[in-house]
Parts: sequence; structure tokens; C-alpha cells
Amino acid sequence: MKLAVAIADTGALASAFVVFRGFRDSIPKAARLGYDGVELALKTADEVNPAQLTAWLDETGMEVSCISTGQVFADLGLSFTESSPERRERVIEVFQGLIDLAVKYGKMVNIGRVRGSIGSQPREEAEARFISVAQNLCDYAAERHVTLVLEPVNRYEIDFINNVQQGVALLKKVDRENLKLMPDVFHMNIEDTTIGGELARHLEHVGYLHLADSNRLAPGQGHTDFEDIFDHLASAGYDGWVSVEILPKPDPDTAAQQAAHFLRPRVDAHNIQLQTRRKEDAPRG
Ligand code: LER
Ligand code: MN
Repeated sequence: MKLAVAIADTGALASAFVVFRGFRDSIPKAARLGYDGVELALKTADEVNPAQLTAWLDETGMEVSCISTGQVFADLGLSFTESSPERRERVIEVFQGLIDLAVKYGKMVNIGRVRGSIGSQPREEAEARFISVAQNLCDYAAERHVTLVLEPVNRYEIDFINNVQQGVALLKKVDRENLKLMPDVFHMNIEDTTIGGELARHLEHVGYLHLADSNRLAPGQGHTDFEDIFDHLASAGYDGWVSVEILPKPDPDTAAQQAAHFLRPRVDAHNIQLQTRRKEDAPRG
């Protein structure tokens, strides 16, 4: 398991849901706090200068965990369930650029609110449009060894795919191996029957995790039971990224520091548990 924090560059909308802004400063800052990587919130691939980004990553030993796409929805106003074919073409084009970038950075691209909503259209129509765009992009991504991760988001933000079970059902309809889920425990606290239990039950579909406490502050600052979540992740053997996506409160530095202070020891203990189990399970001889 590796630990990341969500960041955007300086030009991102104020609504971009990240802890730090400005790649140049936040990558070394996150490294100093003990994170293994950064999740990049992008709108289009040309926001990144690859030579520059690679230099900042190499200098700090950091990785990109995932490219997140909330700004494709919030800033560009695009979504997979759009009724206009031209606008669906445009979202495919933007995602192809982000998938190309992910080949070098993280090998993972998220689908959050950009999946779109049902609104007043018949559910089957919206779902069929989502499936067609998702299949098209999964096939493009598979050739490049990139995985797409669909994030269930709570009902107060969107009306399509609110919990993990709904996410799994849609994954089965899309039927592509490189489409996984990105559960966010903040949304799960609102929508799912349990958090740890649901994660463990559907672990084969989980590609990535967003962590925040019940109040969307740093883990440890609310009432989410992270001991239970980590116990379930350990017994199910989760070995992917966990990424801190929290409100930058009381300020970005304090929030990122609180999250790292709470999570770093738990991630390290989790990795020791996985290693020990692997040794015990290895054939003797
Ligand atoms: C995005 O990862 C997310 O969790 C959404 O709630 C942002 O609006
Ligand atoms: Mn999230």
C-alpha cells in the first residue's frame, strides 16, 4: 500500500478538490511529509510539462498515483452521459490525452463526477451512453496498460452511481478488465451499509482509494472508524494506493501534515502485515 495526496496546479478552479496547489511547491512538500506520491487533478493533458514534472518527481523520489478528472467536469463542463454526440466526442478526446499522460504518470485515470448524471433522461439511455464512452476509453487505455477507476460519489453531488454496490453492477455491464472502482470513504460513510466490510467484500474490483474523515477533514479528525477500515483492508490483502482527498483546513499544510501523521504509521503497519503473510504463505523448501 502506498500513500498519496491530491494536488492541482496553480491554474485550477477554486473548486478543485485538492489539498495543495502548485506542482512545483507541493511535490517536495508532500515528500517531506512522508507521502509516496501525488494524485494530479487535471483538466487537460497540456496542463503538464512532462520534462518539468519528471524532474520534480526525480528530485523528490515521488510518484504520480493517479490522474483525477474532476476539473474535466467542473471546469470544461463535459460528461460521459451527455446527450450531444459532439460533446461526448470531446470528452473522449480529453480523456485520451489524459490516458496518454498516465502511461508515464500513474497508469490510472479516475472517472468521478465526469461520468455525468441521469437528470430527467431515462436511466437506460444515460447508462447506455456511459457504457459506450467507458468501453471506448477502456479499450484505448488497455492498449497503453492504463486502468480507469470509477468513483461512487454521494447523492448530494450526483444522481448516478452513489455506492460501491451500484459501481460494481455498472462495472459488470461495461465488462472491461481495466475498469475498476475508486471508493472514497467520505462518500461511503454517507451511502454504503458499511465501509471496511463493503471494501473487503468487493476488493477484487477496488483499484484505488480516497481517504478522508466523516467531516472531510484529515483522517483522525472525525468519527470514521479507520481501525476497522485498515483491519478489513489487511485481511482482504489490499495492496494499492490510498490517497488523501480532504478539505485544506485549517490550512493546506496542517491538513496534509495531520493526514500523514495519522496514516503513515498505519500504511507502514499494513505493509508489514502483508509482507509477513506473504512469507508465511510462501512454499517452504
Ligand atoms: C472527487 O474525488 C470527489 O470525491 C468528489 O466529492 C468531488 O466533488
Ligand atoms: Mn473522492
